[in-house]
Amino acid sequence: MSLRYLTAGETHGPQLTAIIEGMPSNLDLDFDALNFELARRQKGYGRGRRMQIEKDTAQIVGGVRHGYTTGAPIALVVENNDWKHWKNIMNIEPIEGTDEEKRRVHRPRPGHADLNGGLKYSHKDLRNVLERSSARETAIRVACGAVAKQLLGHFGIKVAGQVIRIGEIEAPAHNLPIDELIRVTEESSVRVADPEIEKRMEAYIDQIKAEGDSIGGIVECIVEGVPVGLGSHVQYDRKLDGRIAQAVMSINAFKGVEIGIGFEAGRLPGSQVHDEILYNSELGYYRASNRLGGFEGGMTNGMPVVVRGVMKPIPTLYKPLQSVDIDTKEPFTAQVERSDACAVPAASVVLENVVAWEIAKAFLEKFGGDSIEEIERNVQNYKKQLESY
Ligand code: EPS
Repeated sequence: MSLRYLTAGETHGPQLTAIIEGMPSNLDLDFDALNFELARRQKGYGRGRRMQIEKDTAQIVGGVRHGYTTGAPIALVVENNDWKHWKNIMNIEPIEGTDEEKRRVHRPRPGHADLNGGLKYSHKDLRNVLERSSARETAIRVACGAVAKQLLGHFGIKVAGQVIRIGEIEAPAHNLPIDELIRVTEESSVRVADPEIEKRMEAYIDQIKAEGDSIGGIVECIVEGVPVGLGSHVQYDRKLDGRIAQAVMSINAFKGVEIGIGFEAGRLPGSQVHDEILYNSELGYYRASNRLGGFEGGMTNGMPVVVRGVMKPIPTLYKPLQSVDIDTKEPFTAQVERSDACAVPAASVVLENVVAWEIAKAFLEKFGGDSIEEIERNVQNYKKQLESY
């Protein structure tokens, strides 16, 4: 059975919930590392007031005993502190009261799921759509990804993330060793390696916020230590780069994904795109460069996996755009909800955990076993196969 998870929960409901199925037994779970991942997602310059209310921690309510996974489904809960302010509005039972008390939403925000969801699910209260489509759901996806990251970490696979662009401000590439990249981006309010760029990005976000606007950007994830041969060329839905692309596009507000140099590959001649193959007895086969971001033929090639995603600006604007009231059909400026001016640094953490999940899933498909011990044996055997090739 392949690794999978489902999530449930609304942004202003009591909690977010996930069930992970297919994690092997005997993985030593570090609870602090799991919660650290959730805290990382909450940080970042440009976040709004909601993040001051929340202090995300994951409660594990199934599948773990005495610090180790048992092989049973892992059940995770992240509570919403903000729920206490929304108990009546989000009550699962019918409530007495006016529409105002229920905070009915009838003015859809351009760029959000509001109108499409209202039409599709036949809701006249668009809150029924926005509550679930909110990027709050990324908190529980990060919790799942954090478990996957720990599985990868057990096998020496490291995951890093960084912000590459916020609006007009681009962060130049630094090519730092992965541990250094993890350290310096962790210290940055906007998850960049360069303090000068950090200051410029902060000032830029301040300006955008003062204008009542929002801004998006580009984030990058790098995964090192991934063995050659995860994914497969033989079937469309086994191509791991394709699966990563789907997963990245499913992150709220993401509008594009690139592997390696991505869209640049359409501009350059082949000699400047493909990575030449080299060999030495210590490393085995490797590539002279990594423009293809660790993938050829839907399979990992042993080079670092490099994935970029672009996040559009958050649609909830203090300077609302033109929309149509679903009650009156009259033009109206869209309903203003509290929001973040920029959530790109947080999106970088989400990207890391979403990519980690897909790689962990492919890793278990390749080395599948019910326990960590069984997987370790399978990995060792594969290493021997590669060495003798
Ligand atoms: C979001 C709107 C804001 C964000 C939220 C995503 O929430 P609220 O409506 O409560 O102000 O803060 O992000 C989170 C809660 C989070 O944990 O990242 C939206 O509409 O997508």
